[in-house]
Amino acid sequence: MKIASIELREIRLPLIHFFETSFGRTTERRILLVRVRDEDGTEGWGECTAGEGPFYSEEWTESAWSVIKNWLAPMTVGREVERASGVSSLMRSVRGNRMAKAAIETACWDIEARRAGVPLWKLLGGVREEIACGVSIGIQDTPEALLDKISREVAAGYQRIKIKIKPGWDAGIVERVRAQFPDIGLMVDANSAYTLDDAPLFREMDVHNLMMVEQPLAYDDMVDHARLQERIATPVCLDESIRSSADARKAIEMGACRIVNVKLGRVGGHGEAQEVERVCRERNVPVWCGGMLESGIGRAHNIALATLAGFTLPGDVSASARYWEEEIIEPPVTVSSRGTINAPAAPGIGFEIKRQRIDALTVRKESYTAE
Ligand code: OSB
Ligand code: MG
Repeated sequence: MKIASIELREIRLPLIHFFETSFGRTTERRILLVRVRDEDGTEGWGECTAGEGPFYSEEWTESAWSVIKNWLAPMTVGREVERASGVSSLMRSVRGNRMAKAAIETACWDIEARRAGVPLWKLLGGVREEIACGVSIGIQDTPEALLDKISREVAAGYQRIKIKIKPGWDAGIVERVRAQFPDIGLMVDANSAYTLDDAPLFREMDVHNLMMVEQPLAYDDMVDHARLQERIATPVCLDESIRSSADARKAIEMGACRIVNVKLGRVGGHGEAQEVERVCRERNVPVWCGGMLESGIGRAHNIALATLAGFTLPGDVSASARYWEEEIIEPPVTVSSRGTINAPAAPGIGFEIKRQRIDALTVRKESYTAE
């Protein structure tokens, strides 16, 4: 395929309910969408999962826009690759900025799948037609509000509940949740809010039979995570710390985690995500697909990824209606009463793009075409 043009746009999408983590509260998403066109006019769509500020990682909406415009689009537009898996190497000289790269790379996978007339999940090597879903529930204003939300998600059928924790909203909250829901699959995500000095707090939480504790310590650390894992029974899962398959291998070898969260943006696209999955599967380390409050396009890519063999735990990919009044894809992503999402049968990401809806939400747009 030849990358004939890239269209970059920003849409604004208000969340139905604010989402709060240890690093802050989001009420409205600023999402970059990428549309890549090949020489035959086949289009593919990708989503940049950068946040509104440089808090989950260094990348944010503005940095991703700038890197795509100034560097990644000029490096890719007009270039020919045999497969979508070859797009990352065109962008190799740019360090980091993986979410910006993934927006382009994943769009090219959509093109390759559409050209081949197959659903993306099959092109990626997926092995299951439905994926297992959990939900990620942010920090709430009161414990009662959290318990109420959990009740509704459990009743909807989700297979596990993840709650965000931060200092002051942690062991006491987990204890209350467990008292009311003794049997649910439950886990916590700290988004790097603690240090190794907090090991006693995590030991205390061992009694609550959590499936895992996600990214308790620094975003760029593996050594202290290994020390913490030695001291607690609950499996550590790494999110922020794993930016590549090499990171996954090293983290597993040094005992920094027993479970890995895979996010397309954080690792730079489908090619690297496949490698992370392989590295973990070969070492019997379960993986699951994380979420970044994606619109339907990013969500569709996540669904495809989560069909790979190593994704044996329920992920954070859930129904569109939990996030948005109206989706930008058709149909919206829905979840069965068993807490599953069906992999689509249509070619590419397998959902229709609602162009008028996207146009109405667009606040800026630029196109890059080969001379
Ligand atoms: O750490 O997994 C995280 C959202 C934004 C940034 C980081 C994270 C999250 C989530 C939300 O947990 C998952 C989702 O519902 O998309
Ligand atoms: Mg996380």
